[in-house]
Amino acid sequence: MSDCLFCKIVKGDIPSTKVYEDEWVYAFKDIQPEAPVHILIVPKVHLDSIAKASEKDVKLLGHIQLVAAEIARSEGLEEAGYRLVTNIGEDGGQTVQHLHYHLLGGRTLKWPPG
Ligand code: IU
Repeated sequence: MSDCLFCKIVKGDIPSTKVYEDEWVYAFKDIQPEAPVHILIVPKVHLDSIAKASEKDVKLLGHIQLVAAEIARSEGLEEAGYRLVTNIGEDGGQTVQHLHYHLLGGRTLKWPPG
């Protein structure tokens, strides 16, 4: 999607602090971190949100979660724990319409979220 912010970040048209990249996903530091570690993991293909995913995306979605666990490990979060969350739609708090998972850690996170 040509006017999608995260598509532009994936392509390198908008700068970001890259944490991880492979054939399917790109991960970068959130510009407004809500925790000492706050990384966004996005698929390289455009998908509005998990609500728009289908059976054909199962492998990609599984891959994203494994990548998240790998990044968490490399950030030293595995022992203390962390959160992996994706916001969907307006009530879910989604502000960027390109599927992304927030990886948050480095402090004790509250539950339930606001
Ligand atoms: P949300 O789940 O759609 O609300 O998350 C969008 C995130 O994207 C949010 O945490 C922003 O701080 C973050 N972000 C970013 O990292 N870089 C940007 O240029 C913009 C938003 I706009």
